[in-house]
Amino acid sequence: MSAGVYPETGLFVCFEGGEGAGKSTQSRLLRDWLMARGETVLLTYEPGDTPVGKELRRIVLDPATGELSDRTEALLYAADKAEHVDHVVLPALARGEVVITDRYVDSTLAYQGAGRTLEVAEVEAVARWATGDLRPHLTVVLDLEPEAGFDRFTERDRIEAQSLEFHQRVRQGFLDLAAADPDHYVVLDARAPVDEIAARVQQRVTPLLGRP
Ligand code: Z5A
Repeated sequence: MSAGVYPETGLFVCFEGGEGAGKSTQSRLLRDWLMARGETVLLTYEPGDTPVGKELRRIVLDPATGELSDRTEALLYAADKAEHVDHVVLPALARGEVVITDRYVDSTLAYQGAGRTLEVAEVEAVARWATGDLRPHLTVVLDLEPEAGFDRFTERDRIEAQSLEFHQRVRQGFLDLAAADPDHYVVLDARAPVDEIAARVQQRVTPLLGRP
């Protein structure tokens, strides 16, 4: 696998973690903080932030979809990523904006790879192809034990309804990805107060602003 393509214009930041870890909360707080500093920010998410992606999101998350082949699931998520990168992420980066995405490639490595126990290298090859190997300058992993994440919600979609063991593998999947590339990751304890986590994220993002 190549070392990846890091955008030369704009700043690409990603939030990852298990369900209920606070990705949406923290990505919104980062957006607001950056905008207050005068940055132009695009906040986006996977799956589903394109017209075709919305359809794909419905299929992969609706419990009414029922059983899917694990490979079908991986390919549907990869198709969402291709749409997302080509039509949302790359155009904003080309305009020099800060792009914040709530989930990206690591989610498929953790959920379809570690979680579904597909071969991670194979899932990665598909996801990297789908995204043109575009990588975030920084990925924030919000780490939370799955039981605590479940407690933050009552309803369960197709993925959330998987076993505790599945979600434990997912959690470990994210931690392994972060450990392998500390320059591009920060792992934060998602049990900390919201403001404290936001301050740690800002600290890590500050040096990335105004990169040459
Ligand atoms: N998936 C996949 O399998 N493969 C892929 O490639 C991709 C995704 C991209 C998308 O679900 C599902 O697709 C996801 C992975 C899979 N499934 N699972 N499981 P989604 O988009 O519907 O939802 P999500 O990404 O899992 O996010 P979430 O579960 O909605 O939660 P969150 O964004 O991490 O958390 P939040 O909404 O910011 O906060 C949740 C609650 O906790 C809320 O009440 C907050 O007020 C509270 N909260 C937040 N922070 C804190 C702290 N620090 N302390 C206490 N309470 C807090």
